Amino acid sequence: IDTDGTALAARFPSTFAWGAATSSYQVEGATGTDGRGKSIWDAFVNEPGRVVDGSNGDTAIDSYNNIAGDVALIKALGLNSYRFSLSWPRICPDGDGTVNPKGLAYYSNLVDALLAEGITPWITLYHWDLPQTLEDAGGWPERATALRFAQFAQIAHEALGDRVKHWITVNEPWCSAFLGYASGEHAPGRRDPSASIAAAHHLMLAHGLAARAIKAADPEATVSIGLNFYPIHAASESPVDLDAARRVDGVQNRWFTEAALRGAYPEDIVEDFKAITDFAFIEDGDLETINAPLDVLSVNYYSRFTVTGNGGATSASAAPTGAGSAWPANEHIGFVSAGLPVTDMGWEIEPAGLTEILTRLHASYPEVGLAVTENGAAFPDKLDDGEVHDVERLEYVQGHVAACADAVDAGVPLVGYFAWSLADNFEWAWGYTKRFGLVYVEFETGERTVKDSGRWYGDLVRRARSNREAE
Ligand code: PNW
Repeated sequence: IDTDGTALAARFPSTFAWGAATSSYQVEGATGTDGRGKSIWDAFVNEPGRVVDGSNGDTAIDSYNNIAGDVALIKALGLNSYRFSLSWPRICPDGDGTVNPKGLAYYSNLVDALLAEGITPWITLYHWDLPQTLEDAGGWPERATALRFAQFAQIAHEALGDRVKHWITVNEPWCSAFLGYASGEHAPGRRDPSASIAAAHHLMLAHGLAARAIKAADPEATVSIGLNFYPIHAASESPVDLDAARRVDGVQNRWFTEAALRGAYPEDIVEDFKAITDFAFIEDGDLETINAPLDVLSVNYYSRFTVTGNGGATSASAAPTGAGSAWPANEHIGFVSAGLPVTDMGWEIEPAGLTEILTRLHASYPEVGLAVTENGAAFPDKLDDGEVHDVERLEYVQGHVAACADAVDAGVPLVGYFAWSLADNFEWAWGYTKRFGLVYVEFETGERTVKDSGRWYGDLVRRARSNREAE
């Protein structure tokens, strides 16, 4: 193995975006500062039993008060890109058109600080922090939420679009819809399978409306949607396992790509979902709206799933706090081990699955560019004399960057790779018990220490970027 990454770095195009990713609620803290409104996560974390360690994002890793420190860290790692998300209620405290200028100023300052160091910002508009006022009015199962999102997208783009050219509308609508409204392990913690399908539709409608608004305002903008993909393998060749694989692949992967890129939900899954919904929430023209021109498909990849039809598992990676099924109309499916090594989340490590998903997406949707916008692993790190020797994460990143190179070799138009995450942070229902960072954070003090994985990744990126300068 080429541990210094010289040969690996040379396999990527010169324009490649090398980055790391975060999201607002997971890193910002300052939830009561400068006029920020409340989001569904602020409410959810206060309900007993929702977060394993009883923690919340009130302080998180205090990125709201630490623009200079975070940007210095990204620069020290040598990255040329940074993906972060906007807190909707920080910008629109009530979820309507009333703007909080201080909220916008924070993101404007962050963008300026990044650009001053030559770091390209990639903005995610929605990474799960819905304004609580909109949840009070019904949340994502209501069509009005999608219309409010389009308004927010316009406000954000108007303020930042002169400097920001990369826009991801919605991050992982599968999680927001099915972990938020079916299994209840994420905010708002509802357990209503039929409503979760309406939620998924309105998240896609929100995407379509925002994508069109941004493109109309700036034809040069790169517009994207972030989806979490898993290659799905059947546990056996039995008809019931093969059917489970079709269903999981359909709900997890095809449901969203077919809507966004082909303007139609996959027929077989529509049939399955008819058991619990009449789809009355779909209006004429919605699928056309959702099928907005897309420049890049953002791929979040962590693991591969092996599924059975004799299951009953709640979700492949269920939080211990969630009890409902994240698989509406598919409660009979289950997830089994393929015998691979796992991360601290229990997620199986399979770098070849990333090459598999990238080549498949390119074969199905050859017209769209691809970016890996999240990839990473949780491990129980320890500070050891001021260093963190996270060899398992280092190997995880190495293996998955190599899997990206394999996809590039196979002709996949891959434009970037973003590690999840820049730094340890608030891992949703797992609180602060799972560390995904390239940078270690002492949560009590906020002190940051670059891990060995971060050092390795930074070296790789520096090599890739110097290859580019040598060209
Ligand atoms: C993604 N699941 O979340 C998110 O985009 C990040 O905010 C998060 O920190 C990261 O992956 C690591 O978890 C997911 O249960 C959460 O299948 C849960 C699932 C998938 C993705």
